[in-house]
Order: sequence, then structure tokens, then C-alpha cells
Amino acid sequence: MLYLVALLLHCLPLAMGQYDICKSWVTTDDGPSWEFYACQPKAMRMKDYVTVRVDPAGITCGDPPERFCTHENPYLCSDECDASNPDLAHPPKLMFDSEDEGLATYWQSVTWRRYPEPLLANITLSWNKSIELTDDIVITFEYGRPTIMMLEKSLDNGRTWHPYQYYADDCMEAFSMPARRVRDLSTTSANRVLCTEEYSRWAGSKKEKTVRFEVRDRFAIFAGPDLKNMDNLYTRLESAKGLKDFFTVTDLRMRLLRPALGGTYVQRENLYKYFYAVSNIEVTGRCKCNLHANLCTFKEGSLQCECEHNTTGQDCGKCKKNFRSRSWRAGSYLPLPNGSPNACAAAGSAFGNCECYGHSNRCSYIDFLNVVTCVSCKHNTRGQHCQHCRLGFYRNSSAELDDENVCIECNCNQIGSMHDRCNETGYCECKEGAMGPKCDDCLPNYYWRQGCFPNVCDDELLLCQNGGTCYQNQRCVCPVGFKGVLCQQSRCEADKKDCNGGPSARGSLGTILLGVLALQLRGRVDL
Ligand SMILES: *[C@@H]1O[C@H](CO)[C@@H](O)[C@H](O)[C@H]1NC(C)=O
Ligand SMILES: *[C@@H]1O[C@H](CO)[C@@H](O)[C@H](O)[C@H]1NC(C)=O
Ligand SMILES: *[C@@H]1O[C@H](CO)[C@@H](O)[C@H](O)[C@H]1NC(C)=O
Ligand SMILES: *[C@@H]1O[C@H](CO)[C@@H](O)[C@H](O)[C@H]1NC(C)=O
Ligand SMILES: *[C@@H]1O[C@H](CO)[C@@H](O)[C@H](O)[C@H]1NC(C)=O
Ligand SMILES: [Ca+2]
Repeated sequence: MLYLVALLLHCLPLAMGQYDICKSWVTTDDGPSWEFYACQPKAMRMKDYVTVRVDPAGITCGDPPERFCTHENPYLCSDECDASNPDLAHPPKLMFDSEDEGLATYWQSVTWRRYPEPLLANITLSWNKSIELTDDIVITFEYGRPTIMMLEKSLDNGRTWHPYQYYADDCMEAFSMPARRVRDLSTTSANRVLCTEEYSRWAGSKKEKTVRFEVRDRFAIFAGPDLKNMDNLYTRLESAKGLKDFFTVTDLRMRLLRPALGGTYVQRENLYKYFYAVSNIEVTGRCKCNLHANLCTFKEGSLQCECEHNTTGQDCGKCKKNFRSRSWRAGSYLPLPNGSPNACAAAGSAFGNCECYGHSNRCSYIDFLNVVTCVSCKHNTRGQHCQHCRLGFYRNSSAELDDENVCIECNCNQIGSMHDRCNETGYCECKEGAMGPKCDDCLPNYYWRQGCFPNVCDDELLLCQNGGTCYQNQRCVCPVGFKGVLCQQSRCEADKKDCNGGPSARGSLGTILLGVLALQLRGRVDL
């Protein structure tokens, strides 16, 4: 009986190929044990977990109260927006409520009373979690769709932004881009960022309300029109570089750049009918858990994967402590239909007690030494357990040994240092005259010129004489009639020819030395 249940569980994921089960308890010849599979959470309505921000401040209507009209009947201007009256207010949260009462609730901007200054608004959605889109993003505009807008996305919680799609009634005019349709993209261009005119043309504000970012059409390039061949899509997502990331976001931003015009030009005498009104933003996707979780829960204000396979982190992006005998890997959709879990392995399990701190996937037994050692340590590590840093690198003392960035490059200045090694705190060994952690500075009384050299002259002890000036501590620039390292020597004294303006003669080494000697003697006498 127990065997039968186990068998059923065993068959279930194999039959479905949906990646919705992470593990099952199976009976093999060696007895019962867990079997693991690549797995991912179900798609969800992501608007339920989003935080929204609308910019600039004061763009939401109703403070002060304002009237607005419709394009269809510009003389019917009874509608009013008043932020202080809950019945007449249009705050951002109304883009995310459920529209079940029949009557649309919407966020609304101020009207375009400042025309011809552009009416600009940003709506930024943040999840503080990587999301993989599984269906179209659908934005519903009451009172007409913008004639120009742009969708941007971030993959790093809003630190950097990238264009996702451009929308305009005339792409060439608005963005200098040719208009294209997602339907016309091919397998090699499925992740192209394009400008579309399909969602910006005027067709009556009640008739055409939605602006889409077409995820399904892009999926259909691989999975066929009804997304029947998901296996092909998953194979592509796995193998085509950047394709998976294209559908992954942590944040989205709608940049509304010009409202619906209801015609070809703006009627200056009735600016009350130009504004933005968004009743709904539908984003369908699943938490990105790197195929290591089939559940994603909302905890402490953020979505988090319930990681399996001994992984951890918000996206199951690393191995749990004590499960780092090989480097972390994302699970894989391949081979079909159940993928590979690529689970993290306990230290001491997979390789007969050889811990490599996640810097190597291979161990090897060295016969004559009778030791097991990690092979090809990565991340600039070395040693039997990849526990040391390679020469030219030093250990980051505040990082764990299994951190990918545990070894920091010494970065010793090639000219100023003896070699490219450094001590445990990153200090290089400097040549004479050089100083600083990386030996790229000079000691006092030295100057830098392809290395550190002792000053020839300065403002204290090595003063240029006879009105000479010290050039970058490297040499004295002598006035006419003087020469020598410190301009200490009169040309006339050194060579009689100079006295009557004859061609200058090179002073012999002997005379220069004599001059320096004389200078030093004079110094003594002055003392
Ligand atoms: C909207 O965001 C963009 C950056 O993506 C920024 O350059 C622009 O100034 C913002 N516009 C408004 C009206 O806040
Ligand atoms: C984002 O999520 C992380 C991990 O769950 C959490 O530690 C952090 O506080 C969250 N940040 C915000 C602004 O919610
Ligand atoms: C994770 O660790 C637990 C506890 O050691 C173990 O029972 C389980 O089999 C491991 N799972 C995987 C996928 O390695
Ligand atoms: C050392 O590691 C810590 C913790 O991971 C990190 O915050 C810090 O930036 C690292 N220092 C350097 C110099 O890379
Ligand atoms: C590394 O060298 C610097 C400079 O010589 C020294 O101050 C520091 O204490 C050294 N660190 C260690 C761990 O030896
Ligand atoms: Ca609504």
C-alpha cells in the first residue's frame, strides 16, 4: 500500500511536466528516499503585492479640487476630483483594487492646464523581489490612452532602469523609431525592445482602453499560438542568452508623456479634457526562485521564495550554510519533462568529506599523498579546500569563506611595488621611496615619475640657488648665466667663453662637483 502511494507520487510530476513539485518520496531498490525535481511557484496576480509611487509630487488630481471633461462631450464638465472627499478622490491605490462593483475606480492626474508645458507622470511599481512575467501586462485607461508613453523596467530594485517598450501614435515622430508589432518578431528577436503604435491611436475613450506589454505573443514565438508547446519555450528560456532575464523584473515604470488628445491637435480653450486616468494595472507573473521553490509567500512586506533543495535567500540564490560543498546552481528546465534540481549538497556528502566552500565542483583523490583535494578552485581561491587566496589576492576578512568575492585582488602598483603580492590586509611591499597600501604614492622628499625618485630640489633643504626655480622637484630651472644641479654655478666661472657670450660649453663633471663642493662649503660658513 505504502509502495503504491509512493509510486503514485513518483509518477505524478513525471506525468505533468509542470515544474510544480520540488520533491517526492519514492521507493527504490535501496529503500524509500526523496527524489528531487526542478520546481517553480504558480503564477499570481502581482498587483496584490506591489508598492506604487506616482511622480512628480502634486500630479494626482484633487488638491486643489478640479473639474474635468470628456473628449466625447467637452461641454459636459460635471465630473470633479477632490482629494479631501473620499467619494471624489482618485488616489494611486485605485489602480490596484478589484473592479467587481462594475463601476471603474481609477487614479487620475491633474488636467493639462499648463499646456504647452508637457504633462508628465511616472507610475513606478516595485515588488522588492524578482518576478518572472507569465502573461501580458495590461494597463487600463479610462478617458483615452496616452498618445505617447514608455514602459521601463528594473532588475535590481530600481537602481538601474532599461526601456521595455515604447508606445506612440507616431513612433517616428515621438521616439525616432520605426513602428513594429510584437507579432512580427522572430525567434532571434523575441527580446527586442520596440515601439508600437497599436495602443496609442484614438478610437474613442470607451472603445479602446487597454495598453499591453505583450508577453504571450512573445512566448507564442516559441510555444505556438495557444502556448501549447511550452516545452519548446522552456528549452529556449534555458538556452537563449538573456531571454529569461527579458521577462524578469523587480520594478516597472510607466512614463506617461502625452495624454489622449481625442483628435489631431490640442484645443487650448478646453484643457480640462486632457489628463491621465488609470483604472487597473494587471501584472501576472511568478516569483523567480531559480527553480528551487514551488511556493512564494508574502512575509514582512515582501514576497519570498520558500526554498527547497537546501538553497536559501529571497530568490533561493545561494546554498544554505553547511550545504556548500559545490557551487550554487539554478535548477534547470532540462532535461524535459522534469528538469534538474541542481540541489546544494551537504559538506561531506557528495565528495567523501571534501569541503570546497563552493569554489569547486570537483574533487580528486591523490594516491601517493592519500588526500582528497578540490580541483580547479574558482573565484581566485586555491588550496586543498579552496580555502586560501591565490597569489596576488588577499582574503576579505568580513566575508565568509564560501563568498564568491572572498578573495580581493591586491592591485599593487606595478612600478611602485616589489611584486604583486600583498599581506592579509591588502598592503603591497613597496620599492624604496614608494608608500601607500598599493605603493602608488611617494614618501616625503620623493617625486613620482614612473616610480619614486628622490627630490632633486625643493623648498626646504634642496633650494635652487641664484634665483633658480624648482620644477616639480625634478630639476632647477636656472636663470641665464647659471648652471649646475642647483644653479649653484656661474657659467662665467665655469667656462670663460660664456662670459663674452660665446657658444656655451658643457662643464665637465669635475667642475660641477667642484661647484657643489663650493656650495656646501658656503653653507657651512653661513652656519
Ligand atoms: C520619470 O522617471 C525618469 C527616469 O526613468 C526621470 O528621468 C523623469 O524625470 C521622471 N519624470 C517625472 C515626471 O518624475
Ligand atoms: C526587501 O526584501 C528584503 C528581503 O526580504 C528585506 O530584507 C527588505 O527589508 C525589503 N525592503 C523593503 C524596502 O521592503
Ligand atoms: C537537504 O538537507 C536535508 C537535511 O540534511 C536532507 O534531508 C535533504 O535530503 C537535503 N535535500 C537536498 C535536495 O539535498
Ligand atoms: C568584503 O566582504 C563584505 C561582506 O561580504 C562586503 O560588504 C565588502 O564590500 C567586501 N570588501 C571588499 C573590499 O570587497
Ligand atoms: C600589512 O602591512 C601593513 C603595512 O606594512 C601593516 O600596517 C599591517 O599591519 C600588515 N598587516 C598584517 C596582517 O600583517
Ligand atoms: Ca481600479
